[in-house]
Amino acid sequence: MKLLSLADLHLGKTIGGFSLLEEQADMLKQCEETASAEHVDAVLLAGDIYDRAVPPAEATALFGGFLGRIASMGLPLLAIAGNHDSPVRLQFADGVFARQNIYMAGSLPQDCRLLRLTLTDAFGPVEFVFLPYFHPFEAGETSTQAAVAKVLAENGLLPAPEDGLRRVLLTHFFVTDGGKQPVLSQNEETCVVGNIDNVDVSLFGAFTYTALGHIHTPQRIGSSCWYAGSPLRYDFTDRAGERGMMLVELGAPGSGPDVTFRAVHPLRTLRRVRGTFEELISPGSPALTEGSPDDYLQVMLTDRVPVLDPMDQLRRLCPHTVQVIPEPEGAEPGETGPGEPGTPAAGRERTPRQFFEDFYRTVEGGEITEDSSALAGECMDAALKDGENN
Ligand SMILES: [Mn+2]
Repeated sequence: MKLLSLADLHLGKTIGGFSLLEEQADMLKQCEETASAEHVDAVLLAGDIYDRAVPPAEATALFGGFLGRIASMGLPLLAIAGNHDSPVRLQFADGVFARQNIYMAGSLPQDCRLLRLTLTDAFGPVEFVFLPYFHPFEAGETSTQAAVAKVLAENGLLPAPEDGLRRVLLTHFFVTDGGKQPVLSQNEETCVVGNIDNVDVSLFGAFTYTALGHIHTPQRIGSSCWYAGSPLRYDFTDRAGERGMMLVELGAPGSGPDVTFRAVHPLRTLRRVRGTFEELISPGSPALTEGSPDDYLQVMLTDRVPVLDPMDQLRRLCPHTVQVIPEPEGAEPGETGPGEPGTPAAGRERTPRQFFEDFYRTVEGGEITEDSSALAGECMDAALKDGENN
């Protein structure tokens, strides 16, 4: 059985006021072409279909078109909600969709019985299990690890049943391998505070293949779990390398999955360029030579003296310049913009309390008092300890 495994589409995503809809439409077209050329038997979407709980109307229309074309190819489409999706909106009219072989699981069912679907190939049945993103308290737990373990156990999937049945899991969490973290973008690193949200890969032993969503860098976790990653770069701090989808082939029961990465060729990509203003507007500019001038650019301006309205001038050359960050030569990276998202070294080795102080500064526009900061620190320590004890 051959599967096209996708995750983290983030349809409706904007970057610095630019809509990525055109790139996303082109990306979906490439996915459809791959599904057709490779004669896959089903398409999997492992969450974060939309970028927001209430996506722009154009994004829902884009997804609607994709669903229609996959359905008209006669392919089942299996999808779960990620943390960015609205469970209720994603699961809308699921009974009707199921008649078209489109299966959407938005939330953890109240009785904890996960949606399951069986598809069959020459080697027999393959059971697909849908485990959408959910909060641990929905399963009466305080940590994600305990919550996921409980749900899998209640569904007879932990410990792994020894019935020899091939199973595929779709899920959307931060999955670690014995304490080893996945490869993260800088921005993702800043979101990982205290490891209270991670799930260990050892919980997924019942599955021949696990389609993971959440982390945007494509990679394998453990022996049979894969993050397909986002099919386009969505953040300037994303790791270098291609983005795309996974082609998964399941063989006879007992054999592992054969997983290959297929790149998506983006219409425009996100790039970071660095230099003085003069360098950046010269014919040899990295903005022009390291990719298309039409790309989305984050510009690190290294001039020691301020440049008057660099954005306006850069956009005449590169119309999709998103952001200009002053980074004067000689200054420590990150020194120039406290709390600036994605500046180098931000988020490295910082305490939860420091993150909170930044958060406070952003929301309140001023410094937090020493007393309040200490109180926040105590609360976080208590919460982290509580998480560890469970
Ligand atoms: Mn995501």
